Amino acid sequence: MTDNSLDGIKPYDGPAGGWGALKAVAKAVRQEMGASTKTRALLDVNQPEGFDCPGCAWPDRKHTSSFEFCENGAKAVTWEATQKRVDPTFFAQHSVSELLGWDDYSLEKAGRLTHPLRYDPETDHFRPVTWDEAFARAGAIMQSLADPNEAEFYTSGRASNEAAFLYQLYAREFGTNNFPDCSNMCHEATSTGLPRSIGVGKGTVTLDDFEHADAVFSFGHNPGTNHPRMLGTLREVSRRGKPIVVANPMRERGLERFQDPQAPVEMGTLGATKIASAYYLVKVGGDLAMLKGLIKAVFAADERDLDAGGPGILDREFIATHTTGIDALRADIDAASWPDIVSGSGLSQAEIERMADVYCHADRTIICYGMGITQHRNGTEIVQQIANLLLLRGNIGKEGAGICPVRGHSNVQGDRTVGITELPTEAFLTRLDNAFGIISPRAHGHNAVEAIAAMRDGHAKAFIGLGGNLAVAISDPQTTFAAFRKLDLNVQIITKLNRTCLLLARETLILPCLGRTEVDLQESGRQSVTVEDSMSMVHASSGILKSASATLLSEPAIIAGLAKASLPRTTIDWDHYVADYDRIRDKIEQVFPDFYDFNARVRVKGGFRLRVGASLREWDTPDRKAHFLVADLPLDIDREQHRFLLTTIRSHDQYNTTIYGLNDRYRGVTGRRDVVFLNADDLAELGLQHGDRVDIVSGDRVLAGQTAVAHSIARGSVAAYFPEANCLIALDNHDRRSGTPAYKSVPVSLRRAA
Ligand SMILES: Nc1nc2c(c(=O)[nH]1)N[C@H]1C(S)=C(S)[C@@H](COP(=O)(O)OP(=O)(O)OC[C@H]3O[C@@H](n4cnc5c(=O)[nH]c(N)nc54)[C@H](O)[C@@H]3O)O[C@H]1N2
Ligand SMILES: Nc1nc2c(c(=O)[nH]1)N[C@H]1C(S)=C(S)[C@@H](COP(=O)(O)OP(=O)(O)OC[C@H]3O[C@@H](n4cnc5c(=O)[nH]c(N)nc54)[C@H](O)[C@@H]3O)O[C@H]1N2
Ligand SMILES: [Mo]
Repeated sequence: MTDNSLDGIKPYDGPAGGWGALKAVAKAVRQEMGASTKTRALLDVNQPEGFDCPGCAWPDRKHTSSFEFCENGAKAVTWEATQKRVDPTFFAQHSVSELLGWDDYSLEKAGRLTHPLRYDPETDHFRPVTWDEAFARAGAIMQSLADPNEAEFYTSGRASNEAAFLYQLYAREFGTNNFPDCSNMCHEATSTGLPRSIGVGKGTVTLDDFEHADAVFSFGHNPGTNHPRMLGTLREVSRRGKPIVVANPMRERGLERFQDPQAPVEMGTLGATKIASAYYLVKVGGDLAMLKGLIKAVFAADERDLDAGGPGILDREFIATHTTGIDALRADIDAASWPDIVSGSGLSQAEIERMADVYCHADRTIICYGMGITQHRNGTEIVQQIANLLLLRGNIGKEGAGICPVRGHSNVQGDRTVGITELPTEAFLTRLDNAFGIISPRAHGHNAVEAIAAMRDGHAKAFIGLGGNLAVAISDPQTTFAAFRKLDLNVQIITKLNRTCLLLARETLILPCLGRTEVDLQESGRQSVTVEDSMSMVHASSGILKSASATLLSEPAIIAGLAKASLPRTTIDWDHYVADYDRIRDKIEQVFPDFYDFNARVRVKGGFRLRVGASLREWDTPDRKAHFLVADLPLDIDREQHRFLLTTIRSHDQYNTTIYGLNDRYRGVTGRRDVVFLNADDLAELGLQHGDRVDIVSGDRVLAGQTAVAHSIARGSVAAYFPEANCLIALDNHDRRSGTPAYKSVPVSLRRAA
């Protein structure tokens, strides 16, 4: 072990939140915004008149109450409101070949894009073009495609409902349902799995339910980093004395202890609130086994209770009235043996029974989950087992209970609601066609993995990205980068430089847009947009800052420009919609009846909640019942001769592919990202020491020279940061049902670095 190798690795003893969070915000403000008056913007986040936080999709008493503090929300805002600019002078100085040598952190850190740009192959530089030229160039190639299905329309989850709705209209009038989107890499297992279970692919709880829950289970997510405002919600549950049970292969500080920066006493006394009442280190990829174990334990407890003359643990009336499939589930669970459950989950039978005991004693239970559940080859089935567990005790559609998929991007759920889907229903397409007098294509389109495969195989030739950084976000950069470079057209509607826009096609265009924090002025005046949070609340968002550059256009305006240039015979008056976003909302309402009185209701403080049938015990399934579903799969994910399963995670200083800084405070890492976390006993068995340099190997894929860090993580499990570790994940390693890349169960082995 060399001393140097341990630079920046030191266990973090404090709670989540607290003064560390305040310090981090002050630093982000200082670095990005300087002494600018814009810092006022931070106070307008999630306020009735302000903009929706571009951070995460966790709801708050927002738009109705006072400022809710969030370290990572503040980082997201300052990152967008930065004073740094990437302008034509920047591009004159740096060639694309040079920029490709920069890391992702440096690319984005350079600042906000200011002008539409076209790559000039003769000089190897991007050069500014007018908007008209940019649209015309893109339109010419779009028109030249032999088949509209040669185009891929990617969406990242920051796009507003209005932008996303116009975008899907453009693609469908163009003639394709190719809608790869960030949801395909995120909660797709939820969107695929839950409709069959409970008739809707969304969560069923609201914030109020947390005030009535008797127990909260938290599976596979890290709110201290990714949804910091959720810690406030969990803190209240804990302070009411209710159990919070965590299953996560890593000990995450935010799930252990939280010092609320808004609680003067806690801050003053350096006290903290305990979050998890029990913390179980399930092994990576072990959730299906754990959930089957939990269901098995509930059935057993039910039998014991009945034998003792009790009413049983199952909610028999609910099951009889509202569900089908209990017998098949019972048979499947009976067939799962405890030894298989124990080896598959890495938890003992006693541990699983203790978790089940909490569940059996709570009248009202909420289960929250995130990427640790969905990003597996069996993600869809794991989600469905969570629904099974809840249905057994009638924990869906009653106050204080329900399922809570914790969403990612701030409007990823809304984008799907307004039509960003590669699998549109006939009913939706009929309404869309009637509203606009178009004929949408009926054939289903590509998801994210399929889009990359189509580009790789030469079937897709044009890519338009409405936000995001797909080439870096998706698995297998070896395949993906080459696929982008084969394109005829790469159009990126973005706010900051990233690697995807540097992957040059025959024609490559960067179309910079306004961010959510900025004032959006159109013909009818200042516009607001709408977004939907994790709990199906829709509300308005209007930017307050001056735009980063006078040249920027809004996302709807850019979409309209591209549509007009690609569709010379369009039947839609695009400018009419861009002039006044109320008109877009009227159309959304016409296509989606759940948005009735949209413009009126969104002007009410706090917005409104979209109908979620399952929370009313109205099951929007073909037979109007909730379904117990069987996962007839092996309990141990196939490790293909590899000893470990690697999970890829976010640090505390990143937003997906956006790296804000090189620290991961709660995991004790400072100034570096080249680490792999593993259990000290596994390290010892490998003959390695904390701090040794190792290669992570998966088949013929290698991430070389990582620093081994002993960490509180389940045996057989290792963790490294995304996106660096994406090179270990093959494009076809994904959930068979939903297509979600298996980012969180990559079979790997470790060897000492040469
Ligand atoms: N600041 C910030 N906020 C964000 C984001 C961000 O990058 N930065 N990203 C946004 C987006 S798009 C999303 S989707 C969400 C993501 O939010 P999370 O769902 O919290 O995502 P991850 O960081 O990937 O964390 C996954 C957690 O799952 C655990 N885990 C890993 N593998 C397994 C497993 O096999 N089983 C179980 N049970 N647990 C496992 C990890 O230890 C980690 O604690 O956050 C959103 N909010
Ligand atoms: N290995 C591994 N890979 C993963 C994951 C994982 O856990 N592990 N998580 C996956 C998940 S959950 C997700 S959601 C995806 C994320 O995939 P994406 O959504 O594609 O990626 P982001 O990093 O969020 O996109 C960042 C870019 O968006 C642009 N941008 C920022 N704000 C705006 C805006 O307001 N408008 C527009 N038009 N552009 C904007 C900026 O230019 C920035 O470079 O990554 C996935 N990849
Ligand atoms: Mo996500």
